[in-house]
Amino acid sequence: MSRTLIRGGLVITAAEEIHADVLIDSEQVVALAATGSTVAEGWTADTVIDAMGKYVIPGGVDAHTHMELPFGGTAASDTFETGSRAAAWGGTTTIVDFAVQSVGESLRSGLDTWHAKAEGNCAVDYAFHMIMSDVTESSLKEMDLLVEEGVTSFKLFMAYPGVFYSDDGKILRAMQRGAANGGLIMMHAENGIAIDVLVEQALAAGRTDPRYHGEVRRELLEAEATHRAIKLAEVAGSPLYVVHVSAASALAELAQSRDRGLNVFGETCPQYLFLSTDNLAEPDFEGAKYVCSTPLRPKEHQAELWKGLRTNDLQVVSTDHCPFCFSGQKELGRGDFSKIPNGLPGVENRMDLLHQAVVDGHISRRRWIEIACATPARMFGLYPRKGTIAPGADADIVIYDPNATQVISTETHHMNVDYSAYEGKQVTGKSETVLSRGTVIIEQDRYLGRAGHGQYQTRETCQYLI
Ligand code: DUC
Ligand code: ZN
Ligand code: ZN
Repeated sequence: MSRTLIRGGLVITAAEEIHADVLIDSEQVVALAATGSTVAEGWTADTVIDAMGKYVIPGGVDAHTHMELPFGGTAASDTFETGSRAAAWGGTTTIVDFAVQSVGESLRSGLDTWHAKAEGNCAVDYAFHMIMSDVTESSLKEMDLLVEEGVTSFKLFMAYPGVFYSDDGKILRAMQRGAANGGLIMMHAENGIAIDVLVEQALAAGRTDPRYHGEVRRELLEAEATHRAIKLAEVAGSPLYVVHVSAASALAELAQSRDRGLNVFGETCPQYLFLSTDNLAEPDFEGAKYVCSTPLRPKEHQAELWKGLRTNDLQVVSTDHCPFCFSGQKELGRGDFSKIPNGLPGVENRMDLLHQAVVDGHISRRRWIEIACATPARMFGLYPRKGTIAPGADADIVIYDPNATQVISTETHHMNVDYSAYEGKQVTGKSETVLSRGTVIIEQDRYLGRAGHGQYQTRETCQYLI
């Protein structure tokens, strides 16, 4: 059993910031003590990491990724191997990906397929949510079994009719089941039936460019669906987690329901905080790089999302990492925006972009750790194993250099995708050393990890309810 000691850094968790040494035995943190204290001075270890002048933070928890997701006749370009390795480079040591139940399939069969994709391939630890595309008597019963075995959250779609879509009755049934078995319902809240009408009308009128993807997926239709999802959850007596919130008016629905004391939670993503419809409108089909759903919104929404993150009306920032190469994948939608596969890369960039938000004064350092590590871990039943640095927690730790500068670029990123959504953006801060369960997997710009180091994580039910 080897011992590792991280000396002299500023340990930042959601709760506090302290100059402390961190002692790791094998895969777990065993103790913290103030730097220079007699306790810390007495510690010995096989490996000592000097973190003087650096932050010592919990590894990031990205609760929304789609490695290898089949979508629109193609598949997300990151495999579990390439995507989880890119996550490690970016200081994220746990991903929660989405297993998919296709229509006509059991939850079990969908989950087995995703286990087979991930097992033995991940650089960092991973867990699964379950996408329910077919709410039936038997899949409702299966929810109970999945919750018992540690798949404790279920994503439903009010969008994508004919693929993932569930109607209100199906949604209500799944919520009722979740209320009874502890499963958390995650909602893609956009009125897909109405959006499909607008898509058809836009294409018929010759409006085929990527920017129309943003125009037909109207803000009102995100707000309406968010409102409806909240009411259905209230009727069912279940908590609700709304994924990838991009519209200020949808956020207002969440805020109102939270003011009423409901267990309603919201997630946003870096693309909604840093990008806008200006990107979708880039000429020469470049806008296709920014096609995702919910869509990017006009710049004015960003300030509202930042405010929501500060006031805890939004609790989590995940990536919705779902990369498609520009060449050969995004290009499927030349001449028809509705054929552009939906999704953006970002699993490698999230921790740095959010640190930039600290530098820019949008959020505090502790809030950075809270929204990127601690709360996603608590929301999805991984805390305190993940999301914090404390005795007994897994030693998923990042030595973060807050003064390093880097330019985000496809030239240097490790995601398996031929463009960066943040190309040329300079950010301050960089993961220097990354430990996953006590093993150094990134050190000074070298990858030391391996496919298969990452282990599947079973999860408790939501630990964030009020
Ligand atoms: N949104 C995306 O952008 N991609 C995949 C699925 C989704 O809901
Ligand atoms: Zn979605
Ligand atoms: Zn998603």
